[in-house]
Amino acid sequence: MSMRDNLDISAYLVLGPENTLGRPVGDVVRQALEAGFTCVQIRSKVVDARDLIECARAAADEIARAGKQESVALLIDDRLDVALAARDAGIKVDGIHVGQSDIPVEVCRKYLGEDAVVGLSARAHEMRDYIQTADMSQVDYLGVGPLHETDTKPDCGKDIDGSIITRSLEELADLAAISPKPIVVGGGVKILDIPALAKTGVDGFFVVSAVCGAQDPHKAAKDLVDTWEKARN
Ligand code: TZP
Ligand code: MG
Repeated sequence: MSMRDNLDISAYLVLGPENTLGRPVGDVVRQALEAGFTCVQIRSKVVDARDLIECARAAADEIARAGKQESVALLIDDRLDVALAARDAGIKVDGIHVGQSDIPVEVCRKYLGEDAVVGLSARAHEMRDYIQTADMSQVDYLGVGPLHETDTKPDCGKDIDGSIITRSLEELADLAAISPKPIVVGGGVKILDIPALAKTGVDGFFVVSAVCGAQDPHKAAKDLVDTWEKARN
């Protein structure tokens, strides 16, 4: 079975070396996996391709060590070149996450193959139109945000006038109801957001700082996962 069929975006960690307070990316990934995180994305806007490949290797090693190669997807943000180079180096990279100004989904699919996971963030204010009009057959899930303004990605949700548009819970419930693909929501997500977010019907949450910036990433990750699961059941 391919990772596309197994995809679980319910507790989704996004990270790069700039997010971990100096701790190795692999260490934070291990703690998140132990806590029950279900998906990992390597994302960095500051390090070069070689370092991104090494981050992917560290994350893949931890996923393998946890015995979760068939259940936890490892994705790369934005960089199709890095995803391909990592695979070429024997690293199990399951797919990619792109935005609407990045490499087109069809091109990612062409180079990564039919079994690859391809995630897409649509520009926030266009998401509803996008869901209703675009051909989403090549996309496996949608990233939506921000729930709150966030220093991790300061331009997320920025409108033409420079103001930040955040997503309301009502809007998220609406998107969850109309979307043919699973939706993961992030941007400033903290533990206190989780119960209400889970009730909107979206499929998961993604976080950078709530885990990577925590004193104790394992505890922070476990609290997030437990709270999500409790709110869902
Ligand atoms: N995409 C939309 S917001 C964001 C990304 C990668 C950053 C989320 O980081 P944080 O620290 O969880 O707010
Ligand atoms: Mg991008």
